[in-house]
Amino acid sequence: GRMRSRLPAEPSPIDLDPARTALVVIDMQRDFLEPGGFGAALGNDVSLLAAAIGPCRVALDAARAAGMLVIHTREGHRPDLSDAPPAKVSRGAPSKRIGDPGPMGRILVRGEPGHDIVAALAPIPGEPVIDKPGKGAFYATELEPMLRHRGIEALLLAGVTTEVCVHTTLREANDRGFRCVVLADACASYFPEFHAAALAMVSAQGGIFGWVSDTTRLRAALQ
Ligand code: TIU
Repeated sequence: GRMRSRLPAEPSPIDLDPARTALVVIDMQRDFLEPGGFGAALGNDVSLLAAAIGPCRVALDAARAAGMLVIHTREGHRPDLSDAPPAKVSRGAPSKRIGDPGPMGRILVRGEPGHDIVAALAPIPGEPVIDKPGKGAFYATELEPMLRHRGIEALLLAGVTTEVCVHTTLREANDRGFRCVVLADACASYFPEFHAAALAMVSAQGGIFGWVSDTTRLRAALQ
C-alpha cells in the first residue's frame, strides 16, 4: 500500500494512513451467524448475517496486504457469568438464555464452540482478539490502550450487528477521538431497515459519527 490512501466515502472522502489505521472486525461469531446460538435464541433469522462474511473477508485481505493492524472482537461472558449483568441475562423471553446449553455449547459463553469466530474469518497469528462483555468494544476491555500504544487514529469497522455492536463501538470510538469508517457491505443486521438507518445516521449531519464506505472502494484505495 501507499503511505496514505484516499478512501471514497460518505459524506466525503477520507485520507487514511495504513500505519495509523486499524480494521476492527466485530463479533463475527457462530453465536450470531449460525442456528442454535444467541442470535437465534433471541428469535432472529440468522441467515441475514451471512451477507457480511464475504465482504469481511475482502476487508481482512486488503488490510492484511496493506500491513494494517487487524483486531477481532467477540461478545461473551465468563463461564460463571460473573461479568454478565443480571439485567442482560434476564431480559426478554429468549428460547435460551445466556449460559444455557445449546447445540454450540453454552449460549454466549467464552470457550464454547458458539463463541468462536466463523471459520472463514479466523484471526491469524499476530491479530489481537478482544473479548468483551458488552455491546461496545471499548467497555471493560483493553482495546483503547492497544490502539493508543500503536498510534492508531482511524478505525475501519466491520461485523455484526450494524445497529447494536458496530454502532455502540463506533460511538465509543468517535467520542475517544478516533476517525471511524463503517464498511457498509461488511456489516449486517437481523433487521435490514435498522442496518440502513444505522448507516444513514453515521454520515448524516456532515458525518456526525464518521464515514461510510464499502469493501469495493477500500480494496481499490489500498491497492
Ligand atoms: N442482538 C443483536 O443484534 N446483537 C447483539 O446482541 N450483539 C452484537 O451485535 N454483536
